[in-house]
Amino acid sequence: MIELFTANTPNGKKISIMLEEIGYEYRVTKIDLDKKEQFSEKFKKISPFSKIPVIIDHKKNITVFESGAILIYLAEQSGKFYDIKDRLIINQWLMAQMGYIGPMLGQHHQFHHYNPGKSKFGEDRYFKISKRIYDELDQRLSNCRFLSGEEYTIADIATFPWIARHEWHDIGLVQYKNLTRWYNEISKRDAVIKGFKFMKKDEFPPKP
Ligand SMILES: N[C@@H](CCC(=O)N[C@@H](CS)C(=O)NCC(=O)O)C(=O)O
Repeated sequence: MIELFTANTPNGKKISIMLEEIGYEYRVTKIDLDKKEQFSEKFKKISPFSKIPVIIDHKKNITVFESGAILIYLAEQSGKFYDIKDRLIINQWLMAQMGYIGPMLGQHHQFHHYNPGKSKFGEDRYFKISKRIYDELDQRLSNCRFLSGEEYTIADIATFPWIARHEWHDIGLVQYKNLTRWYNEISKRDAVIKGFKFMKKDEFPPKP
């Protein structure tokens, strides 16, 4: 049994989607970020940076923090979505999500969605970077079906919940034909639908 410590955010959804995709039994322990539960001494013991998501694999007594590391762990355990022959390319797209796509879109959420009007510089900077990310992903997806090639992998699972915030981005996902095609295809997967609404029964990936 896997215990998933999480909240209803893109980083949280990566792991619920993955757990649904590999069909593992799991239970969710909610960490209420508004109530600052991430800073409790108990949670800090398993999450040194006080961030969700974290998993405990109770069968093996293993704890993993950082969503990219969790995806790799679950992929290695299950033998799914991380084919050994494609690992170099999957790692690159996964690391790009972890180090660039997620953090930059996250800043865009902060300036554009949560705090508009507070910093023109911040709003302009992250809006421009986010558009650039849409362009770059669209370009990549003009050459292949999924981010790391023809197979759906943990790189797609990591990136999808961030693009699923497209309404907050105000960029106009539909204008990016290849990214929209990728987004629509992943949105239809049963495991993605289940993993997406793991905390809110009526929550679906928003249409482009
Ligand atoms: N690089 C981390 C980022 C995780 C992260 O930023 N989690 C946010 C929610 S999406 C969080 O826990 N924020 C609480 C805080 O920083 O206090 C990962 O991918 O796991």
